[in-house]
Amino acid sequence: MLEKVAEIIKDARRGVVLTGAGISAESGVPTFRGQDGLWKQYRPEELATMEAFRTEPQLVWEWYNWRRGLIRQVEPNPGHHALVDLAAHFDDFALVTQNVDGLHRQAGSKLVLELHGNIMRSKCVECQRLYESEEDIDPGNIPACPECGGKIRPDVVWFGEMLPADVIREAFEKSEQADVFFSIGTSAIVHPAASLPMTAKRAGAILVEINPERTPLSELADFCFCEKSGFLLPSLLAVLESSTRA
Ligand code: BJW
Ligand code: ZN
Repeated sequence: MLEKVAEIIKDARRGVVLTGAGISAESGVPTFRGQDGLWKQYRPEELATMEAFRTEPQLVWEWYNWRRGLIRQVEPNPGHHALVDLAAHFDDFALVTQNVDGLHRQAGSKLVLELHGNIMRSKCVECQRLYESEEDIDPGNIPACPECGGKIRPDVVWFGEMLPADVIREAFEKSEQADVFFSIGTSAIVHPAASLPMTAKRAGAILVEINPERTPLSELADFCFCEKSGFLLPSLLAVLESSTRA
C-alpha cells in the first residue's frame, strides 16, 4: 500500500494534508477524545465554549494554562518532520491543521492553515484585539483588555464559533483542487474541518487516512493506514524518496 500511495504522490501535482490531535500525540500532547482526553473530569465540549468562559473563566484559564505549560515542553515528532519533507513532492501543497499547538511551524512547515487558532495567543472577548504574550494568565486575576476592558481569552475557536473566514475559505479551495488528500490523526467528527476530506473526495481527490483507529472517514478513504503517524509518515517518505531516486 505504501508503494501505491508513493506512486500516486509522484503523479500528483496538488496535495492537501489535514491534521488533528493524533499527530501531536507522540510528542506527548493529549488528544481530546482518547482515554487521556479528559482534564480533571471535564470533556472538551464542556470547556471549549464561550458559555463555559462566561460562567467559569477561572476554570477555563486553568485548563488552558495547563495545556500551554505542557505544549511549551514538547517537541515536534517524526510525523511533523515528515510532513515538512512531503511538501517538496508537490507543486502545490497545503497543510491544514485543527491543532492549536504550533508544532507544525516548529518543525519547519511553511504556510500552515490553523483552523482553530493558536493556544499561545490571547484575544479580547469584546473587541477581538490580539495579544501575543505567551505567558500564563492568572486565573484568579484575568487581565482586562487595555482598549475596552473586556476579558482576555485564548485565541482559539470554541464550539459554536466561526472559524477564521479567510483560513477556512482557503482550506476548502485547496481541498477542492487536491489530487491527493491526507487525513491524519483526527477523529473527523468536528465540523467544518471534517467536511474537508469529503469535499476533496467528491471533487476527485484520492483520500488517504492515517489513524490507528477507524473514523467516519475510513469507509470513504481509498487508503486507510491503521498506524501511528509518527511511524507511518516517515515510512511513506522513505518509500517515496527511494523510488524518486531510482
Ligand atoms: C493518532 C495517534 C497517532 C491517536 N497517530 N493518529 C455539522 C454537523 C454537526 C455539527 C456541526 C456541524 N457544523 C458545525 C457543527 C457544530 C460543531 C461540531 O462540529 N460539533 C461536533 C462535535 C458534532 N462545530 C463548531 O461549533 C465549529 N464552529 C462552527 O461550525 O461555526 C459555525 C456555526 C456557528 C454557530 C452555530 C452553528 C454553526 C467550531 C469547532 C471548534 C472546535 N474546537 C476545538 C477546541 C479548539 C481549542 C482548543 O484546542 O482548546 O478543536 S474542539 C477539539 O476538537 C479541537 C480539535 O481541533 C477538534 C478536533 O479534534 P481532533 O483533532 O479530531 O482530536 P480527537 O481527540 O477527537 O481525535 C484524535 C485522533 O487521533 C483519534 O482518532 C485517534 O485515534 C488519533 N490518534 N494517536 C495518528 N499516534
Ligand atoms: Zn478589547
